[in-house]
Formats: sequence, C-alpha cells, structure tokens
Amino acid sequence: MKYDFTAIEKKWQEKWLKEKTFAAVNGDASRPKFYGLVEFPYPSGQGLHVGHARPYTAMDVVARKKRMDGYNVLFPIGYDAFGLPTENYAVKNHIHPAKVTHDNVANFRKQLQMLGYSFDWDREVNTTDPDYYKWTQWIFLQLYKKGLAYKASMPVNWCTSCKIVLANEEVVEGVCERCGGEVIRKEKSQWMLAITKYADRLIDDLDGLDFIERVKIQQKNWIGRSEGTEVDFTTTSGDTMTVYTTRCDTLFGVTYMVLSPEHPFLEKWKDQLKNWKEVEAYREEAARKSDFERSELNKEKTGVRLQGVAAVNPVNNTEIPIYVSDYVLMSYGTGAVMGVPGHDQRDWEFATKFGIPIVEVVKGGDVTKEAFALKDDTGIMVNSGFLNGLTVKQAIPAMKEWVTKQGIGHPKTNYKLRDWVFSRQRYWGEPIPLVNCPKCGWVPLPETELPLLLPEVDSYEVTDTGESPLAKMTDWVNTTCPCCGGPAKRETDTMPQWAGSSWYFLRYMDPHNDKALASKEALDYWSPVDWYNGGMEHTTLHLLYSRFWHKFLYDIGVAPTCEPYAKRTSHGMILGEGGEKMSKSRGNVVNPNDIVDQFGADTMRTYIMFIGDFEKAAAWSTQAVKGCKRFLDRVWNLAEACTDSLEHTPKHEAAIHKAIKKVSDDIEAMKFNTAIAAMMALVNDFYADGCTRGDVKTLLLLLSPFAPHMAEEMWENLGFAAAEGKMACQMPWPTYDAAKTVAASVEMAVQVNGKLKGTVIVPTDSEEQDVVNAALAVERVAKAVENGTIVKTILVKNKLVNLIVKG
Ligand code: ANZ
Ligand code: ZN
Repeated sequence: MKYDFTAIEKKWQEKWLKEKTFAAVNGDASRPKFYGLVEFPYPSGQGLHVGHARPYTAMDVVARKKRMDGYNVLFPIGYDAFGLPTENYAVKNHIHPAKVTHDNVANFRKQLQMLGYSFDWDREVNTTDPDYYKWTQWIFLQLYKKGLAYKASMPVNWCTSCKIVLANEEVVEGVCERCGGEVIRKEKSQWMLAITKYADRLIDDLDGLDFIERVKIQQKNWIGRSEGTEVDFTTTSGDTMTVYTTRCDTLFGVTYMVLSPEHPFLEKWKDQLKNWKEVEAYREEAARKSDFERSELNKEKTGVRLQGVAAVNPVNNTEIPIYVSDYVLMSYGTGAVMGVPGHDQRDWEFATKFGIPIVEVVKGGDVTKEAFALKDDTGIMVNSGFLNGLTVKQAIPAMKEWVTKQGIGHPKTNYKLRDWVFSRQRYWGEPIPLVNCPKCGWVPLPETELPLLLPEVDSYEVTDTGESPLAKMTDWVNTTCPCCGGPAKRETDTMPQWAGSSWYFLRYMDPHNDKALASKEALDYWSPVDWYNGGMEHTTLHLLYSRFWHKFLYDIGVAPTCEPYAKRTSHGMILGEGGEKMSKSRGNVVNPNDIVDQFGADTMRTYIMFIGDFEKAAAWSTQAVKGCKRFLDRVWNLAEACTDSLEHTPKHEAAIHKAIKKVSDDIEAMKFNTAIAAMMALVNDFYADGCTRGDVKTLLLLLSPFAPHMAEEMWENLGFAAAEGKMACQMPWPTYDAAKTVAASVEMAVQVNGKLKGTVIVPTDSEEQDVVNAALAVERVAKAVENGTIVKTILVKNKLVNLIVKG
C-alpha cells in the first residue's frame, strides 16, 4: 500500500474535528488536569511560519502524550489580532482591519489544522472579538478603580514616521522597532498602568516557579531592583538637591553634581543662572536624543557647568559645582547624581573632560588613569573621615546610618522597570472605556455598557498631531457623562497590543462566558497553566505584563492563584538553510505549506522535532526533511513486513522497553530529537531481525504524538482500532518494565593492547573474569596473547575489555 499522506492526513483531521476528539472537559474530577499553553499567533498576512511550528508541535506532542497518560488536557489556541501591522496594511490597501483580520485568521486556522495540532477548536479566542475585548476593557476598569491606571503627562518616545507613541520596549537601539524610524522625546498625556507597584512580587515570586533559569534572570534584570540611598545636598540657591546612589560609601569622593537636562531645578533657577542661554541650548540638544543614546557607555561626555548655583557636600561642607549633562536620565532615581570620578567610570570621563578634581576614597587602583570600581565590596576606604579603614561592604551601611541620623537621607529601593505606557494613538485596538467630563473628570463607563465597541471610521490614518483616528469621529467622541449626565468626551486612545495577550489564557478556560471573563469553577479547575512554552523575545514584555495582570486579578479575587504559569520553557529559533535568520530579503523563508504539500504534515512535524536541541537555534535542512520522510516511509512499510503475532519478538523485548522509557522521559524533558532517534533505532532493529504486529503496535503508540496521522492510519489498517475500539491517540501510553529495559546480554569489544581483536556476547553486567574468559575463547584474541602474559585488564562495563599483554 502506498503512503498517501495527503489523503491520510485529510481523513484524520476531518475525523478529529467532527468528533471533537481533543475537547477539554471542564470540571472533570475523574482525571487529573493538564493545561498546556503556547503563545497564540499574531495573524499576519504572511501566514503561519516554521517559527510557529516548532513550539506548537512541541506542545502538541506533550499534550497528546498527557492525554494518553490519562490527563484531561486543555490545549487551546487563538489569535492576538489587534495591532499595527494589520492597521498599516488596512490603511495602505483601503480594507477594514476587521476584514483583514478575519481573512488572516481563516488562513492561520487552516494552516494550524493542516499540521494536525490537537487543539480544542471550540475554545478559540480572538482578541478583536467584542465578546473577548469586553473583558479586556473590564479588567482595565478594575485597574482604574483600584488606582492602578492613571493619566500622566510623560516624556514619551515618539516615532516621527509611524506618528505614534512607543513604549520603551518598542524602541530598539534608539529607533522604532516597527519601522526603523527616528524616535524623539515628546510630552504627551498618557494612560499608564502601575506595574511598578508589583515589582517586588514579580521578582520574589519567581522563586517558587519552574521557569528555565535564563527566563528568571532576564525578568529580574528587566525589573532591575537596586538597593541604594537617597542623599540630600544643600545648594547655594537654598534648594535641596536629592540624588540616588548605590554607593553612599563614596560620599567623601563627591567632587561635583549633575542634573539631568529635564530636571525641574533648571527651569526654577533660570533667573539665577548666569549662563541660562547656554544651558537652554544644551537642553534642546539633549531632547533630540533617546535615553538609549544618552546612556551609551562609550560615548563622549558632554555637559554645561551651571554658573550661579553650587551644591555643598554634606560630609565635608565643601562647595562643589553643579553640571547639567545628558548621561543622567530624568527617568531614573531622582534625575540627579553625585559625581564620584574616582570610582565611577562615567563620572571619571566627565571629570577628566571638565577638569574636575578626582579623589580616591577606595584603595586599590590608580584613579589618575581610570575609575577604580571593584566588582566585589572588599575594598578599603581612605580619605573618608569616619569610614577610613572599613571595607566597602561595612562602609555602605555605616554611611546609610549616618545620613539617616543627620536627617539628610534614607535607604531607597529603585527599579529599572517603568510604569507601563498603556495608550496608543491608533485605531485597531481596544477602546479605553472612560469618559472625560468637564465637571466630574474621568468617569468609567458602567460595566453594563461593555463592550465599548470600536466605531466604524472612514480612514484609519493617525492625525498629524498624533491623535488617534477615533478623535475624528465626533459623533462617537461626544457623549454624555455616566455620572452627571452632562456633555462629555470619550477617550480616543486605544489599548496596546499587549492588553489582549495579558489574560487570554484565562479566557480559554471558559471562552463563551458572557457573565464573567471565566467562571469561578472553570478558573479553579484549570488554574494555573501547567506548562507554558514560548519565545525568549517575550520574556520581558508579554510574560511580565501577563504575570502583573494575573497578580492583580488574584488580588481582586478573580484568579485563584497568584501566578499564572507553573512552568515556562523556551524554544530556540529556526534559522534558514545555511544558518542565517529567515527573512524575505534573504529569500530563505520556508513556508510550512510547501513542506506539507511535498512531504506531508507528519514529516514536517517529525522533522521540526528532530531538528536539534529544542532550546537552541537550529538551521533548516531540506536534506534532513527528506531523511525524516524516509524514516516515516520505513515505518509505513512495517505494516507489510511484520508477522501477525501480537507478542513482542523476544529479541526486541529489551529494545522496546528501553525505547518506551526513552521516549517517555524525553518528551517530558523536551528532548524531542533524541526521542525520535530512539524510535529510528528501534525501526532499524525491526528491519534487521524481523518484527511482529505486536512490536509495531507499541511503536505506533510511541510515534503517535509526533506523526499522529500515519500512526492512526496504520493503527486502523493493522486492526488495532477495531480490536481496541479506540484511536491510537485515545489509548493509554505504553508502560515499560524497568527490569526489561536491560538486555539479557550485550556485545562487548575486545582489545589487546588497545587494538580491536574481536567482540564477545556476554550476559549484561558480567564481571571482569567472566568477560576475560569469554574473550580468550575468541581465536584472534587467543592468538594475540599467546606469547605473553596478561599484566592488566581494563573493563568498561558492557562495552569493552582491553587486555594489556607483556612478554
Ligand atoms: C555615586 C556612585 C559612585 C555611583 C560609584 C556608582 C558608583 P543602579 O545600580 O543601576 O541603580 N545614577 C543614579 N541615578 C541616575 C540617573 N538618573 N541617570 C544616570 N545615572 C544615575 O545605578 C545606580 C547608580 O547610577 C548611582 O550610584 C548613580 O551613581 C547612578 F562609585 O552614585 B552612583
Ligand atoms: Zn460628569
């Protein structure tokens, strides 16, 4: 019989869909639950990418095995469909973004089904569906009501080409992540979410989670908790200038101060500053740079010394100059720093350029050549009054205590994490359900009025003032205040794309609920997600945002657990043939449709799991795809090669039990490639020594998570479906007998003085003397030792014996 993968795959996909084979059952108490999650795709016009296929196939393999292990498995999928690419495409082609989304989703769905993923298709979600975004808006209102959503005038990143405000994370190396355009800073009133209030919990709660270490580290670094001190310096203007430092031990080494160009003191000191014009020009120059450019370590330091105001170092009452310089950011700490050129390299460069004295306060380096910044805190304090002789480690708390007692400072924790800029001046996002009333201020819409639908507009272009296209919809904008009934205006900004993906995993638990984002029963039953696999690129944004929303939902009694995901793993990228990133411009993009047409979905799935270590990047190889196809062809032909017996071939018994153990363990550990290698080896054994229908039966069960269509077809053809009354995917996962995983006998290499002389078959785990006796029975070995004496025997158990012969 020919392996007609096209017909076979279509047949089983239709059956699974029709029979809802992979439906998860809410509330089933008879089985343990398993919730496996993959990051839902953005339905772009390009369609599904092989980069999706890797994580999706992996979790599909896990989900299929878990079902066979007896779990009630929730393995859902949906579409993260709001966002800029669709909107930009809609603008360009004059098609409504909803239509674009609909078509792209239809294409994605088809492709996902074509790959045979065992998703529960009745739980599909789409973030642009009003029944879905109703709850995104509802969560936003709860955040607002708890004071965690607030409006602030912020210096924001403004992409001059997209004409849109970008979140910090959308600015990559100083340019717009989306279009590569120039990013400048602009003041704009924005909706903000107070994620920083959750910073400590977002760090501390990582301890209890089974996240791969590099994910934990990245999250911690992104949040960037820093334990330091705020210290007040008096100034000759009578103001108190507060700085943030992690090194208060170096206070005796402070020889100047720096304000960031946006610091409000500059404006305030306008009249006292003799060189205001110069300062003003410097500020304008700085405004044109991004924070990224400004904080680049190697850049030439610039700045202006303030003429007319100075500061006083509180530890020695010395007057020191104040500068304005763009290496100090307004968005961190207090926007002001104390300059310690002896021990901070940026300060050293600045002081050297401006001729500021450099004082050594920690012994060990040569501060005339560079700043002495020890990585550890064992350095000894010098030139530092009451700190002299202490180590840095001792001096920090001592100085902290001193400034606190003097009433000029206190311990302070800072974070790199900023509150989340939540407004977008765009059309294709969730409308923010708030109304601005001249009398009542910001008023939330009553929850009964949700969803607040996105109105139809004629053009989706942003206005050049940077306002959302919704601002042009005066009929929609002008409304009545839900509070006083007077005339009021709707918010015209929409939510960022991160909103819908911050809680979608909860909606899957109960996707059609119109009373709540999900019922309490569903949330209690399925929470938390047992295993979430996704890309490393989502570690700091999506993963952090969704943990934040989930913690908030936990705090208000909606979510039953304080963390959404028990386990997080991450896959490596799929690179093009030749190891470069896949891209249109390189012309090396592999389209899953082509692979499926040519080789079938089962080959595509097997190959993408076989491609290499799951956590590492791997390059596409058409040659290796063909190799996987050959493997499946060989499996297919076993149906005709096998004998009718349902017993395992005695010779294969150990190999089969070993393979079951290997494939079982490897799937749990995401070592899919070695699981497949084990099955390939088993198939080789079957061909070498013949096999039974019983041997093939076990193989099909092991193979079914990887190549499910072929497995079902052969299962049926070999009569197992009829005999068991079940599809392979509904069978219990095969079990192994640990004792049987050990073969009764092994073949060992025999060497004499390191040279291979032959092999012997001995009982597994044989002792040295038994192996030597068996070896000496081999003619070539006997000859080689004939004229000497064995002075030493080297035994590598079950592998090799080496006889050292002299004489
Ligand atoms: C004096 C000092 C001496 C510092 C020394 C460091 C080494 P982290 O660890 O990242 O929190 N700093 C504070 N606010 C700043 C701002 N708005 N822009 C640029 N730099 C700022 O870094 C804290 C250190 O970064 C602070 O400690 C301060 O320099 C600087 F030997 O104060 B330090
Ligand atoms: Zn009102």
